[in-house]
Order: sequence, then C-alpha cells, then structure tokens
Amino acid sequence: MRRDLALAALLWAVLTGVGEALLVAFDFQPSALSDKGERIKDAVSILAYFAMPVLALVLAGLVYSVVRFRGRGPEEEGTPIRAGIVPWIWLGATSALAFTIMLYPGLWGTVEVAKGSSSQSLTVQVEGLQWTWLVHYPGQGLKNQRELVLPVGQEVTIEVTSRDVLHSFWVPALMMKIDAIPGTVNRITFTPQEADSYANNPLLRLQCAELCGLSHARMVIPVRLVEKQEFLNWVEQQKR
Ligand SMILES: [Cu+2]
Repeated sequence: MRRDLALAALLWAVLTGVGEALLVAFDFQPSALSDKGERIKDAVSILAYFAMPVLALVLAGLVYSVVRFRGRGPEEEGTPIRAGIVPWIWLGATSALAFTIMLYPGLWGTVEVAKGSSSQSLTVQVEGLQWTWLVHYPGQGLKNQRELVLPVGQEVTIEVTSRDVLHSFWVPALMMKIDAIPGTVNRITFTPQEADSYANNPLLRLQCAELCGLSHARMVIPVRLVEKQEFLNWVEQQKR
C-alpha cells in the first residue's frame, strides 16, 4: 500500500512537471492586442497553471489504479479502507487554491479590467444595426466610418449602442466585448498595444457576438491599430 502510494505520487509529480512544461513552452492563446486583453490572457494562464496539478492527480490516480489493480479473474471484495486524514488535506488544499483564484485573478483582475476612462481617453462611438457597424469620432468630426481605426498607446473609450435590436461589440484580438443595446450606451475602455490590421490578422475585426437575425454572421467590419501620427493622417484624409 505504501509502495502504491509512493508510485502514484511519483506519477503525479512527473505528469505535473510535463504538463506545466507544456503550458510554458506552448502559448495556447492568441496574442492580446490591448492592455486589458493582456490581463485576461494572464488570468487564463494562471488558471491553467493551477489546474494542471489537479488534472495530473486525477490522471495519476486513475491510470495507476487501472494498471496496478486490474481484475485478474474472480476475487473477493477487499475490506474497506478508512480514509483518515487524506480527505482533509484534499479539502484544505483545494479550498486554498479556489480562494486564491477568487482573489486573483478573480476579484483583483475584474477590478483592473472594469476600470473606466480617464480624461486622456479618445472617445469613439460604435453603433450596431442590422447588419453592420457604424463608427463615429465625435472629437474629430468624423461620422459613419465603416472601419474601426484606433491609435496605438492611446487610451480609447468605445461608447457602444444599437439602432434596432440587441448586438454585441466584439474584437477577438483585443479580447474586448460588450453588449450593444438600443436606447443605452455601454462604455468599454482600453489601450491598443501594437499596430496591426484585419488584412494581416483575421482576429482584428469588429464582429457582432449576439445573434441578431439572418446576416448576423456577416456583421463584421475591419479593425486597424495604427501609430498616433498615422491616425491623425487618416482622420485628415477622411475629412476631405
Ligand atoms: Cu449579430
């Protein structure tokens, strides 16, 4: 019994090591192009690191039991084993893990991601309608753009609303999403991190994420993240 426990524990340690190494070696998430997207990505990574030993423990127990205690012909049931202290250790360890995750990334991360706009924010209005998006830049005097262009390194606040039914503002590459509701303005604030465009990165698109009718899936416009000077040039161009 001692030996079985030791072998299963060894298997657990090896599986945990391999699993954590794989998580470090392979970035399984797409890159986040906004500051808050980075926080969300971090949160998913932390959850994965915490979950790996739990997955490894279940796998180790399962695989070891299946191989070692395989039935080999008719046998009598053994005497039940008293669990002793093990369930209490299990309860304590998993509670500690769960509590840590609730605090960070749970509570702390949510506060960071929900942070509102500062006075430096560039305001952009995005309006959903069946089945496209219109982008307005009130500070720049630009209206009805069919492309979401944002300056890199500049905090932006997107004011999202809808003209008809429920839509949802979603840019996968920014990892930002918020409902577009008729008669209501929802705000989302973030800072784009690096220049890129839909032509190069298909995740850089403004996609409707709320089933809104027949052409919902085609309710997409391109997103472009550009350097500040290029943004100013683009604004001048659009005004002409
Ligand atoms: Cu839709």
